[in-house]
Amino acid sequence: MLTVFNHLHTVHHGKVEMFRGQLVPCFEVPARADYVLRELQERNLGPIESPAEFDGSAFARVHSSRYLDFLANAWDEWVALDPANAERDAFPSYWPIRTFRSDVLPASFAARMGLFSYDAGTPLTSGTWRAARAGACCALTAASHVLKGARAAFALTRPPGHHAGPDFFGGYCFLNNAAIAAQALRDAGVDRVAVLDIDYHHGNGTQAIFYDRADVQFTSIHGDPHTEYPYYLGYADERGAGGGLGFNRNLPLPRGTGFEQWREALIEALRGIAAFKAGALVVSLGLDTFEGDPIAGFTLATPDYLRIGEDLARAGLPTVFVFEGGYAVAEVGANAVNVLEGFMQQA
Ligand code: OKP
Ligand code: ZN
Repeated sequence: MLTVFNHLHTVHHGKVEMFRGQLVPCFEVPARADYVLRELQERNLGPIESPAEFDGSAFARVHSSRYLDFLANAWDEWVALDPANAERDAFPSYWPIRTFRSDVLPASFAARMGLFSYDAGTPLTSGTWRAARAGACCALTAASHVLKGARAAFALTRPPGHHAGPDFFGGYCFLNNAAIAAQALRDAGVDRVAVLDIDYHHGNGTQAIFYDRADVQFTSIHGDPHTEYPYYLGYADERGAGGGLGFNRNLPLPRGTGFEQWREALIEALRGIAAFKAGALVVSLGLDTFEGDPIAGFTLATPDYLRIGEDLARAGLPTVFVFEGGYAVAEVGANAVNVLEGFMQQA
């Protein structure tokens, strides 16, 4: 399988994230992608290439222009507040919840930082915009290979993307790589695109982007948001809105779920994808369902990821894999590559 690797991913390296009242070292670290890259090379999974250059127009198909403008300038604005800020990551401290207005665009940087985010665990750094842009280009390049007839391609990038919505960042995500790829497939003429999110955390950003649409079906298997991040979305009764009703499917599972039960959800998800008659599949490939993950609660084991790849291949669809979460750094490479290898070995 061809991999499109984001060589610029390392320029996004947050120092700390807010967790239970403390700033703790980031879980979403550059080594994650490097472990996956090394495993791909060791197991000779296929060619590894750099992304093609795209202008921002494909990003603007899923993100609002005021959000993209904000991201593009956020670091400079942060440093302009105080030159000492160059040494620390930017965090939001105010949010326009519920009854607050969110149609206004305050001049204050701090106010806009909160307007465009939804948690305090996602540091924005000097390299965030550059890394995220190159990463979205990886997803677009992987999609273009699939459009040219490749059976599958893998966008290996960080920061991840599935929590980023039309106009918000959060959950370590800034640009929604999977959504950008799915929209690019649509724009190139694929009538129906399925997005399957198998990260431990609900893909609230992707859901938000496609919630009222019938041409992109979103399915997510994840930890029950009653107890798991992102808490406020990902429930089974979220089925889509308007013309998109019936094209959003959430399959939450309790913390502690093991592979056998998880796989039943996967088979159910694939049934729904088959019924949708998609022309292409985008997989948000999170590996934080792994038993050793430090911030998640399922108990999948390394060999299980081969089975997942085989099951995904049986959908018989041109497939774009997009790297999302997975924080057991030493194992994330074997787990990710197991999915891809299982996929390739399944005829
Ligand atoms: C991103 B992705 C740990 C608390 C969890 C947010 C988790 C984001 C996960 N400090 N914070 O879906 O893997
Ligand atoms: Zn996750």
